[in-house]
Amino acid sequence: MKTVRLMRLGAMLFLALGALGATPSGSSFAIAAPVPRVQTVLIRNFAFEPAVLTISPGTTVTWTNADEDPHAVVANDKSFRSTALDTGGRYSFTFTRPGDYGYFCSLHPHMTAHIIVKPS
Ligand SMILES: [Cu+2]
Repeated sequence: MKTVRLMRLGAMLFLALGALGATPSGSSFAIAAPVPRVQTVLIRNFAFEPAVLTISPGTTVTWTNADEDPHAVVANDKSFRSTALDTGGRYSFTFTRPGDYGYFCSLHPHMTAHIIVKPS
C-alpha cells in the first residue's frame, strides 16, 4: 500500500514538473507573435495615456494632443522634445536605446509619464 502511494506521489511530482517545463515554450510562442513597431500616447485631460508605456528598441512613439489646450512633450534628459502641439497636433520619436525615459509637458510640468524601452 505504502509503495503504491509513493509511486502516485512520484507521478504527481513528475506531472507538476512537466507543467513547469511547458511554461517556457508557452512564453517563447508569445514572444514570437508580431510586435507593433508603432505605439501611440494620447494627451487627454492634462494627462498622458498610458502614463507608462513599455516598448522594444526601434519602436516609434507618436503623441497626439486630444485636448483643447496646447501641450508639449519633453524628455527629462532632453533626448527628445516637441514644439507646442495644438489640438490634434502630433509628435513622433523613435527609441533605439534601452532605458527608462521620463518625460513631461513643458507647458504643464505636473504632467509626467515614462517610456520604458526594453530589449526584446
Ligand atoms: Cu500640457
